[in-house]
Amino acid sequence: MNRTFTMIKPDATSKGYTGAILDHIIKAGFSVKAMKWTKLTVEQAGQFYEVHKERPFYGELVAFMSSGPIVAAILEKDNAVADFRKLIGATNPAQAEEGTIRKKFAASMGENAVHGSDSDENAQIEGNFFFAATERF
Ligand code: 3AN
Repeated sequence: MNRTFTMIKPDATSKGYTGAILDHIIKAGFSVKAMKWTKLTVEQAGQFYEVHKERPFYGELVAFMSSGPIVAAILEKDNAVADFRKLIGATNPAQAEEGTIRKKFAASMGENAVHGSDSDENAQIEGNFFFAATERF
């Protein structure tokens, strides 16, 4: 079994999609190992997305990700990182395949409903950013 990390982003939580997205994730075979409803400060969002610091959309991304509540979660499944990336679809929802979470729930490249880790190493780092050892089971 492998683990990945996800966030349901502020666009999706504010539109009331949280339950539907979680249902989609669980029906695809992922089990929840940690979960919280929280809101990032500008500083925390900046730190989380530090790898994108030099990208032109960094300021917009940090402002958006700290604009409202999110759901953060650690998920477990065989091949979790790759399978979850497949489940969420392309970064740009216009290019996301039919049946993917972003195709169904995302509005744009910036406001794209969900985050999914891009490697096992980043899944570990991102999970540690949100959860203490006593919050994962
Ligand atoms: P993904 O989330 O699919 O791994 P990344 O890692 O390229 O995509 O980008 C991280 C986040 O940055 C995306 N989820 C999206 O919210 C935002 N982002 C990426 N590209 C753009 C862009 N061209 N304009 C605005 N926001 C973007």
